Amino acid sequence: MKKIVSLLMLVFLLLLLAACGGGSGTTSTDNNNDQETETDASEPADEENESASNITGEQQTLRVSIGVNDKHPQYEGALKFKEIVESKTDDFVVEVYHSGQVADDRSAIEMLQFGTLEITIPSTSPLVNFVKEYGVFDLPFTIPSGEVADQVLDGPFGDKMFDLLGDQQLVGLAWWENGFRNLTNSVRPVEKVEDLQGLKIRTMENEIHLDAWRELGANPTPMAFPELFAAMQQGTVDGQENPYPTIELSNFYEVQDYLSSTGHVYTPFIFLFSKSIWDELTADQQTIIREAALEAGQFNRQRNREANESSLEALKEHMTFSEISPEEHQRFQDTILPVIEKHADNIGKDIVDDFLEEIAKHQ
Ligand code: TK8
Repeated sequence: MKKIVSLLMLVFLLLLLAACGGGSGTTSTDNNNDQETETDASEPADEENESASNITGEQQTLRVSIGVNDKHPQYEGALKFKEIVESKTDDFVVEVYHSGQVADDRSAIEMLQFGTLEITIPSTSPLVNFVKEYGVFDLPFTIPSGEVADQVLDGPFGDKMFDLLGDQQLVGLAWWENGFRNLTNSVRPVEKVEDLQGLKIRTMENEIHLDAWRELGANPTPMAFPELFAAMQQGTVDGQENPYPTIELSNFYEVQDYLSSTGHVYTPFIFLFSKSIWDELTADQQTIIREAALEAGQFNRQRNREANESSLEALKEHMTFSEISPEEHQRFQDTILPVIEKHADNIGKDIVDDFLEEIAKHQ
């Protein structure tokens, strides 16, 4: 009798758990966001995309989610990817969703893990929340130029970083360029470390960035990119940091008065594919997609470098521009040194050494 009662209890408990959704298996704290963004992705988000379901007749839809808008060189690169893939095969229809319509960088990565989105091309920085080794790219003042970045990323080091993604249900196909990040704010010109005192700076969701700005005396807060414009407009934050094209093409100058050439870190974009979906493709299909991601990435880098110069010129017309002197750059670097030392262990000494050696080799 006792046995039957406890069996009934067990069945009852299981039913109760199922009803409460306790078996969903997700441990993420921003569960609600995930659910929201997943629903969004199943709805048409752009008139240019004729269908948002995964299979269109015989064709499979590859959805690409990016956070920046349709004026950005990243969007141009994504359209190039679409053009190349669709010219080489009838197997796929590529749909590009910009401005975080489907998801911000971090949520899009989660959707790839769940197999509810095929492609996203985020900054590497939010990836540290999934693969800590990616923090290597967030160490300030390491990569000196876009050209050196290309050599390091397109070589064995970049491949080794791709290898770390499999455990997280992700496949890395190509390195694109976000670029060198520069500070903007609405309070005062920033020319030296002391000018940062107390400024509320939005950062990406990344502990190294947060620690670095704290060390410099600012008051940083993490936030997803699609929320940033409104946060600056409403004064929730005083400033942010991004490459010149993003600052210009996202119209940040409308809500920010001061621009400083801090150039404190180079952020790659990484072309990510959902591993569960990737594993279902044929080898030929995989080759087409990989080659298209690489070729479109070359195009993206070139367009981004052109835009970097023209955007700076345009921004100077709207904002007060402070050129950071080499001496002051050195002071920024010296101030941040403890942060680098603190995080190097967590990232992995080998990865950090390997990264710095690769950079030195190509300099
Ligand atoms: C766009 C982001 C953005 C990044 C940021 O999705 O969040 O500041 O630089 O450009 O990847």
